[in-house]
Amino acid sequence: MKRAAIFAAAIYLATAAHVGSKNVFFSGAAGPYDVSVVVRPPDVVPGLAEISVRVPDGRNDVERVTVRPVRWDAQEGGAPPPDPAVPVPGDSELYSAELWLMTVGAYRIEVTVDGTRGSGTASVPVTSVMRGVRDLPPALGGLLVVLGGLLLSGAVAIAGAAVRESRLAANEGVRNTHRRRARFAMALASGTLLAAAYGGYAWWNAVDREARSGIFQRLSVEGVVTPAVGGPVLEVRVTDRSWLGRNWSPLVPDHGKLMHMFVIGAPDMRRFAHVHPVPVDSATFRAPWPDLPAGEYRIYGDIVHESGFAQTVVDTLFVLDEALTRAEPVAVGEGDPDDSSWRGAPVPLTDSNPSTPLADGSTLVWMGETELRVDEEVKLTFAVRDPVGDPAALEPYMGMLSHAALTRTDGSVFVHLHPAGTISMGSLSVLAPDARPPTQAGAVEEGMGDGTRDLMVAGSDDPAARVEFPYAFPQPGEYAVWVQVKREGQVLTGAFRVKVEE
Ligand SMILES: [Cu+2]
Repeated sequence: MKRAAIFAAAIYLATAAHVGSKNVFFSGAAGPYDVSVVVRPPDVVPGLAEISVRVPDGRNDVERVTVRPVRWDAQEGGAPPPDPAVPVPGDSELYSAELWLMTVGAYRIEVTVDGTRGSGTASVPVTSVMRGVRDLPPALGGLLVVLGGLLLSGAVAIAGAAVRESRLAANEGVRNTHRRRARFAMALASGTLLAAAYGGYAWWNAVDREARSGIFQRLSVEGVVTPAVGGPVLEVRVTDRSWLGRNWSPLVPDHGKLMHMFVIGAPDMRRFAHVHPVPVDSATFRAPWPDLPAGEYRIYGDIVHESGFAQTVVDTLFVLDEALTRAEPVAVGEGDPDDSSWRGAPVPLTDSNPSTPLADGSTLVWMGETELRVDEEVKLTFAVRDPVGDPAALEPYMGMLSHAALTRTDGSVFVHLHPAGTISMGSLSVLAPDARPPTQAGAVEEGMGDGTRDLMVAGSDDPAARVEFPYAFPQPGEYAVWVQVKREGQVLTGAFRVKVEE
């Protein structure tokens, strides 16, 4: 039991993009079909990834669903043929499949739906990493040692018997010379076999070491807030030696930024910012410190490598008063125009009608489930109402209708969500450059027409502007969820406190 707990802890610590949340949730379109896809990557590579594909309203016209893993560097024809996803009995919209991920690195999972409406493909980026090494159960180890001992002593006994008795003529007795020779042969056999066993032991350890060294370790960074001319500055330095070596490919922008950094006030969850540090040299990123007080902060920086591999770098900051007061306030217009910050108290879902006011007088309403369970797929749904109570018109914020960040209050889980799911848009643009942005899920890169139409829930009792994020909480406990939307050029943030039951 304890062993299992340790193993699980190791897995939570070593998850690539996002922190402590390895499953990939995608909501988008495969040609004419809406699909939502969940990829559960294996902990050990090579390993089997479990994939489930839901095609809502596809009951009558879907003929076939296939999935295929394509490695980031696969040449034309280099990927395996697609595997069929089989319908799940009892749920006519759900298909499931298992795929081998053979190596670590960035993959895209191609999900193809064929049916009477034609055929279409969605690409879901997945980062394949080693999250741990399975330990040998002690009982099995003990059994193998006993069996191995029996085998070796048997081999020694055979060698001895062969030398002692195999060349005796009929009726000839065993003499002392035979016994001496036999003892010598047995000693020789023991030495040889023990040397071979030691060789096996060394080989086993070498393989084990190699496997353990392949366990993913996120890039280590160090954040610091310092006073500077023009205002305090958040500096993020990559301290990982592998950064300057050849282990990582360069970064590519996601939503036009090389790093999306979330700054979360710990442990109170009452301070939050979304900033975009820019590189100032090969290992340092810098952004103006947002309008937040001194205190303890956790920082989470999402980055995407040229290979499509996405990861989140993590550090804890202690911001001192001196760092903030010694400098002048940041001049308006400095830093990235998409930077935003928030202070307040996350609203608990135990409120009868959980909602929170936004800075411009509009309201963010929690529309989805309020009773949340571990590993249960949910759509975190929010409505935005203008000050009068009507559905508010939203503008795209960095290409998406909304961004959400959620964290377990102890910091063991952090996820950056979009209506399209947990996937990194940067990875998607690298791995599937031709893929259409998932319009149904709220990306508005194709112009406001599509996006705003999808926002309205026509004919519903509650025609509020809504945003939805597919997700499943990986651990029980307390979480904070921040939702960001944009109205009339202003980024608005609202927050909820969520309890997830076992
Ligand atoms: Cu974002």
